Amino acid sequence: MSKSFKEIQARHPCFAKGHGAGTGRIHLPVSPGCNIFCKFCNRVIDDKENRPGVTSNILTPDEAVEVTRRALALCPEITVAGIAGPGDTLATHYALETFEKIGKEFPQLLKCMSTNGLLLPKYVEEIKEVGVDTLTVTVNAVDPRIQKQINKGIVYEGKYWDGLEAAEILITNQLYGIKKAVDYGITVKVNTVFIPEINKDHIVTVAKTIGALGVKMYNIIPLIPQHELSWCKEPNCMELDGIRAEAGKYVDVFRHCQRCRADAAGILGGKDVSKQIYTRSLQVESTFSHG
Ligand code: CLF
Ligand code: SF4
Repeated sequence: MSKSFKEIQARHPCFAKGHGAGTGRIHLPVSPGCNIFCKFCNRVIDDKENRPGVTSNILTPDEAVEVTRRALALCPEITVAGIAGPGDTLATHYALETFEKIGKEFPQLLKCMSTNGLLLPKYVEEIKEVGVDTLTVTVNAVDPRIQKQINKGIVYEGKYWDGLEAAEILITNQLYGIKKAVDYGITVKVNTVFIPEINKDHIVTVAKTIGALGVKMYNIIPLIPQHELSWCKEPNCMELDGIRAEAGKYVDVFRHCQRCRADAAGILGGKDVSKQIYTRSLQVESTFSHG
């Protein structure tokens, strides 16, 4: 049965008003591949940087269960098991398998999934079936002309698409998938990477669109300038506050995002147990995750 938004707000640090009452999350990096090509996504191997998507160790679903057990022993405040990469959670089947196992072993944890949304219409029933409580979809634009400046292309139904066509497919699937997820009773959050040079004047339109679809929370994440968008600048606090205030007229805005790595573990902005539970020996391609 779907949990009420009130219950989720009390137990989920990324849906809470304020700092989330000291609750924590563990991210399980089980999803290696991606099916789209965001221009800001730097697929590098690194275990030093502290930014979204960067993770040094891909887990199997069984390993994810063991890691969760260790994390809960070290940090009983953890209330959420999240999967946010390092690739897309629907590009491979590992995330859904992991949630199934986590649900059986740790029924007390909220299950939180993050995706770029390309395959959401196809998998939303399965997402519901494995008991995902909260879903985040990263929507950087709802206008294909803007989206194509942020995303180079997609791999969809066995074919590579680029430009406007790719942007149209991605946006259509994201919005349709979000609508279906809301209809299924899943609590949905949308993330947008705020790129002042590209989507500054468009974010309010995104907020209006997703608010009308029944999205419960909106997270506007400042760009970390890198890869093909290294020419853009990171928005400053004033720009971020301004855009959050504007967007907040149409949907609740989350303001405490830590731009977590795909293998983050602990309390947001507090106790961090990731280094104790993840070994650093296996390094893989890393990406900007969706949080
Ligand atoms: Fe993780 Fe994301 Fe779930 Fe939270 S993070 S998958 S919704 S449990 Fe939270 Fe971290 Fe920001 Fe994400 S602070 S990057 S919004
Ligand atoms: Fe894929 Fe996420 Fe990187 Fe975009 S940011 S290319 S969705 S892994």
